[in-house]
Amino acid sequence: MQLSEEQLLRFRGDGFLVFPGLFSKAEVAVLRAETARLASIEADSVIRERTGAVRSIFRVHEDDGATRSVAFRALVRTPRVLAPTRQALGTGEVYVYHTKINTKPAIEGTVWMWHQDYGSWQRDGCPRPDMATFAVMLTDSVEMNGALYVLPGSHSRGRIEPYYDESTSYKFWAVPKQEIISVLQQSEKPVPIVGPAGTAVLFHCNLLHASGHNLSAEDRWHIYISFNACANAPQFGPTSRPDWVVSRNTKPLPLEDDAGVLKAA
Ligand SMILES: O=C(O)CCC(=O)C(=O)O
Repeated sequence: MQLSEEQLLRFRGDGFLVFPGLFSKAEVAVLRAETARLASIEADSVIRERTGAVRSIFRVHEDDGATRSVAFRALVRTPRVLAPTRQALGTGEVYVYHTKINTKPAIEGTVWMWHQDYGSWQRDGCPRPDMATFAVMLTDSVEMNGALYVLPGSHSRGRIEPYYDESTSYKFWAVPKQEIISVLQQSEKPVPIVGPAGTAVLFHCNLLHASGHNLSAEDRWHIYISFNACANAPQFGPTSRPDWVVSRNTKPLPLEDDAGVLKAA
């Protein structure tokens, strides 16, 4: 799949692009069965809510490790995911920085505070914001089940110095309260990324985004595939975060079979 010139301009202006129904029901069924299997694994790369329910499953795209998955490995290599990401990042040489399935469980699934992904990734040592995330919804996404919200155009502000938020079971770098209030007051309305399972969104690493509690009776499952330009890989050292969140595999990712997910069933 190639982005049109108009889509590329929109990505540059808004910082995100939505692809309704990008993956079929059959593909979503394969990825959902895999998510259910992965959620039963105990490993460092499986993060739980304080209640014990699974919040996130990292590193599902490699062919080794506790949370490896043939289907998710295929997903990150499909032309539908990889080709637009290469175009958005302006290079044919990109690799997966990390993958993460956020399983936001019914009633228990909690907030992701407003943040920019590059808030963390610059601290990991990535020199430039040449990074983007391709997210695919594996369940229908509605506002009530804790949809992802993005703030259009906010990537143009550049990186905002974050604080370390410890309010959830996955501690990370978020935008300070006074700063985000002021940005929200000056901006157009945040956009919820809603739609049927199989819908996808590609967004820039400086785009402000967040999501709320899952107040519904069903789990909300999304996979986030974060990409980096190979030329932008960080230097690794003793203080680098673990491989499941900052991948050590920085080789350019090849385009593979667009039917790879179905073949993994
Ligand atoms: O799953 C969500 O609702 C948001 C996740 C997110 O923003 C992130 O993982 O960076």
